[in-house]
This record gives sequence, structure tokens and C-alpha cells, in this order.
Amino acid sequence: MVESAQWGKVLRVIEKANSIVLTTHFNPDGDALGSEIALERYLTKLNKNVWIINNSPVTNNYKFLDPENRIIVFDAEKHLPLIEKADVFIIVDISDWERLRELGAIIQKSDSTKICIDHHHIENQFADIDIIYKEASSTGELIYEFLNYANHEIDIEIASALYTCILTDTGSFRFSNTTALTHEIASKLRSTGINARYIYQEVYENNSRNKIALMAKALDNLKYECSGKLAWFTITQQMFEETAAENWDTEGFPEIPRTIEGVEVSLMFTELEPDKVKVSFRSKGNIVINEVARKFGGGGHNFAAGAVIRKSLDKTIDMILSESIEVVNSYGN
Ligand SMILES: [Mn+2]
Repeated sequence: MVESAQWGKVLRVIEKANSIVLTTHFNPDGDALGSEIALERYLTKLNKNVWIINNSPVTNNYKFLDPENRIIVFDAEKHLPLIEKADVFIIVDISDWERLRELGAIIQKSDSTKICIDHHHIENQFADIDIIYKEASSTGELIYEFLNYANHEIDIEIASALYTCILTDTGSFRFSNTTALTHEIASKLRSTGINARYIYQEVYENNSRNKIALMAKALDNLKYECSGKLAWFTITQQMFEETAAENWDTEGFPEIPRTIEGVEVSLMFTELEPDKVKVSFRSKGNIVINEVARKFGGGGHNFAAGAVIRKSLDKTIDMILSESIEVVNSYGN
């Protein structure tokens, strides 16, 4: 649990603020969006002026979280005045200015107080107030803790948003970050009357045909190394073009090879641009893989990590694969 003195700092800053801007990483997932929506509802109840400004749009499967379209996509011309007026920035589910893109550079320069609430590893101080707790299943779990600390009622909307955070970041309570506390919080959220089945269907049974077409192409080139302990696949620019799928459609793909018998580690290489490749690392939980990600300028959790490499797809594969093969082969020796 986060020390209450830390939450006290956050609460004092919020109490004094008039205008608050919330943001999160590029291609926001369920945890990022649910955390933003929960905080937005809480801050609005406190009569604060709140804006959620993101770098990328809300994908179809998360639109149910934001029926009133409160989440806006950053447009420098329109939103710079809002950002300049903000007394406080709250950045959720990310503690890396790079992944906040253009918006990050602008916020970083601002003199207003920056608060970060996140569950990813950090090396150095990131914001003015960093609430970083790696043991939390999700940022949503931390927001839940904070709202309890602040004695704020968890209504059905907040509960639905926070439940979405936990559901998605734990892979529906399957990943190793799922703890007894995670279930306890999920249970408390459900007892507010949320429709958990509806949330599940919105998130997971709402895939576009383009996404499934891309998944088929991606899995068609799945390859194995290390006697089947390592599985990897690529998604090329050409595959995106052929299927008309978007970058964010790859959400959930890195987890697929990990479901295969005998696979300990999986790698997904996504060609974002001709010389820019995103590598997603996943581990079944026996082999720590975030050190490889960190070696190449990325980071993440022990068993789920990522890095962006500014090299060609082939060079990136060579580099990351040989390093990962070494890590996998040294396991159990
Ligand atoms: Mn998260």
C-alpha cells in the first residue's frame, strides 16, 4: 500500500487547485482510460475544472467508459490555452516523458505541479509528486486506494471505470500481478452494482474485423527458438496496410504466444515506421525479461515490458532476439 503521507500530499495539491489536466500514455489501454475517468468524476464532484487530454483517441472497445466524450485528443492550437491555465497535471499509468509525446514536452516545461500515479518501475524522479507502486495490479487499484483515503464515495460510474482498469491490466485476473487484494478490491467494486458482464463484453467482444485479420497474418509467421521456450512474431507496415488495421489494434497480441505450451517468453516486433520498431516482451513468470527491455532503452514490469528501437525491423530482430535467446537459455542452468 502507498503510505498515507503520500496520498496526503496529493490531496493537499488537489484541494488548492482550480484547473486540473489529466493525461496518460500514447495508445491508452483500459487501465489508463479507467483511471482518468475515475479521477475526472471525483475531481468534478469537488467542483474542479477538469480536462482529460490524451495523445491518442479512445478505441472502440473503451468508448463505453466515456459516453459523454469527456476525453479529448490533444490538438496544440485548441488546447494550449487549457494547458497553460492548469494549476495541476495528473499523469496516470506512465512515468516516461517520451511516451507522453508532444503533450509530454509541453507539460514538462510548465511550472504547475505535476503528479504521477503509476505502477511501472522508474529509475529517477519523474514528476513533482511520484506515487509509484510497482506491486499494484493496475493504476486503477492505486486510484481506488486514493479515493478511499480521500473518503470519497465510489459510485457506480467510478466503480465501473476502476473495475475496467483491474480487469484489463490483470488480463481478466489471469496475470501474476493479480493478488488477494486485487480480488478484494474487485469484489468491493462489484458490490456497487456494476455490470461486470457488460464491461467484459464491451472490452473483449468488440474486436473489429480488421484487428482479427491482422492477428491472423501476425500469427501466421510465429517462430520458435530455444526448443520452443521462446516464441516471436512480427507485424510489418505492410500487414497494417493489407488489413487496414491500426496501431492500437495490436492490443492483446503480445499475450497470445505466451498461452502456448512450453513457451516461457514471447516477443512481438511491431514496425511502427521504416526505422522504428516497438518490441513487446512477455514472460510466463519464470524468466525476468524487463532487463533486456531496459538495456535497449525501454522498461516495464518483470514479466511484461517494452522498448522502442530506432533501427530497421531486421536489425532490431537480430539484436533483441540474440539477447533474449541468451536470457532464455541461461534460465534453469
Ligand atoms: Mn497499467
